[in-house]
Amino acid sequence: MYTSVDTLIVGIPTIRPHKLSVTTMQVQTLVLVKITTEDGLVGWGEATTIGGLNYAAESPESVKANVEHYFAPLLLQDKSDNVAQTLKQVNKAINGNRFAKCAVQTALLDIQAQRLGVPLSELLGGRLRNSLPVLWTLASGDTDKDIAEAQKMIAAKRHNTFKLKIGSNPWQQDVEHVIAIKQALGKDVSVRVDVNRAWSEMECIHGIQALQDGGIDLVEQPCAIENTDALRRLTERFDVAIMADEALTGPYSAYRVAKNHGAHVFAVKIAQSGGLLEAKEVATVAKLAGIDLYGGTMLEGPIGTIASAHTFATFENLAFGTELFGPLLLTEEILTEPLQYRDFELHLPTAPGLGVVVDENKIDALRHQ
Ligand code: MUC
Ligand code: MG
Repeated sequence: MYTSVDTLIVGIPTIRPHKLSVTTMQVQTLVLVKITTEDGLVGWGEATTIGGLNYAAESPESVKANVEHYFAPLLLQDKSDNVAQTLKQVNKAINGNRFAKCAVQTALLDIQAQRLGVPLSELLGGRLRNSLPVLWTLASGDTDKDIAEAQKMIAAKRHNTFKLKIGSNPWQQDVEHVIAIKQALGKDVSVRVDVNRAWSEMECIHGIQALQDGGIDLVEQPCAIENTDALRRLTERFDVAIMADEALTGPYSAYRVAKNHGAHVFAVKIAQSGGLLEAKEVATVAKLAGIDLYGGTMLEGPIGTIASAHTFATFENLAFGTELFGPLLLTEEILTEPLQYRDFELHLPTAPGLGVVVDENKIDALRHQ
């Protein structure tokens, strides 16, 4: 019933350099998976990461190779039209590869939702909201440019909450940069930081204390991925919300962190979770443990972003909003109609499946492989 599985690597320059502790991005490399069926349906999924292997354990090239060599043969020989069974088979046959699994699952659920004539969110339990608050990440590396960028976003009613990427400078210098931005934007604008695991526990203690005193609302993944004990100690120590991001690699890791209340907030990401269904499981684990939720991104383009939005729209509680701004960081549009960002929110489509139309001519012009 599945007749083809294609994996496309598409490079799109960013609107400005995007500086994280692990890399500086000038281009985002999208990995798109397109699955077609015998009866003419087409499903799309995305497995984009950040900076090749700088951020996570799967690269665009590994996703493409693994989808082509391992996932595609499984799907092409699958004669059932039972998506749950197909996904079970994929998970049984393939170890790890969460990003690739997420892209394949997204495309299969896109097809299934189109077949049933419902938006993808309906397959995930149903939509509790039609739009999601979206923050903007300031990551130019320059304090004055960041302040000007934030003020422009507020005036345009695009974003009123900001996340700053820090961790590539000595902590004192980074904290100074953050506090200067917070002071310029004022008390009504929420400012958060993402350290992307750059600090030792001692640097965390000093840095987070200064950030808390400076009115920062949230500190994301300050310490090493594996050091979940330190994350728990920081959660116990500080009132400012401590969020687990890279430490969450699917439902089991979420359970291990939640068991000890090792974070105040979880950044749920569909790719890191290994799929939309697994992201829902991460959210349920958080709910049961009294941990708040935030809708995260791997800086995906519009396909991964809207798949995330369908998932996050079903979460009961989304106390810290989302960061689903990935498409706005790109200089090229790959949908025939761009995603709808207005009044500080991303508005979900109502058409069946993902509810977006991919501009395949545009993708052909941009693709590397
Ligand atoms: C991350 O670690 O959260 C999300 C937003 C952004 O600017 O970078 C990503 C990755
Ligand atoms: Mg993060």
